[in-house]
Amino acid sequence: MKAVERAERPRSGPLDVVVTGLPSDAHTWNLVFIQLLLEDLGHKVVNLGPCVPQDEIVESCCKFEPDLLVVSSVNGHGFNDARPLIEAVRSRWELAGLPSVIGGKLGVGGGDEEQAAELMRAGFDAVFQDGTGIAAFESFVGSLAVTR
Ligand code: B12
Repeated sequence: MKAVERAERPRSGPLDVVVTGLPSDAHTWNLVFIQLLLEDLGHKVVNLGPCVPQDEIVESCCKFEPDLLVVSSVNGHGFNDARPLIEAVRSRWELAGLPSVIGGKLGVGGGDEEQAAELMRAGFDAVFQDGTGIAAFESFVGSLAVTR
């Protein structure tokens, strides 16, 4: 990548971010991709990896006190795994205000708008489905770094 291309990317202050896969999801390179993207934007990442039990995700958020939780879904069970996860996150008073997003493929065949809307109702702050591009995610992260 040329230096001039790197310089044009939006830069913001460092956030502490927890990145995680969902309990049933074995896919890993999606998590590596998100970690590298966030680190390239200047943020600090704890990557919990794939197949993380729900309780471990919640406890890790309590332990690391991140500025942002990023959930990545690929295997087609994202919607089913993510709804109880975000309900468990929001049930903890320490995490009630933790900015939390999910992205990737929410369901079999990708996912749909209704699933995204339901995940927002359940407590996610943003849903970035495949096909919407990574710019919206970068913009969300950038605005968080400015306003926190
Ligand atoms: C490698 C792979 C595997 C490997 C994973 C190995 C590993 N250690 O990672 C193995 C063989 C284990 C595997 C297993 C399965 N897989 Co698989 N796998 C793939 C494959 C070929 C590549 C995935 C990959 O690494 N991509 C590279 C990463 C960087 O890209 P990505 O995962 O697409 O993530 C991008 C986006 O989704 C997005 N994104 C992801 N998360 C987030 C989060 C945020 C916040 C944002 C903004 C964006 C974002 O950004 C990423 C970069 O662009 C894809 C097909 C394909 N060509 O994509 C299928 C695929 C993901 N697998 C699929 C399936 C169905 C399975 C299995 C269920 C198959 C089975 N019947 O056993 C199992 C599930 C196992 C489990 N428990 O999860 C389906 C998912 C279908 C769906 N969701 O609709 C796919 C799409 C294949 C297909 N076309 O059917 N798989």
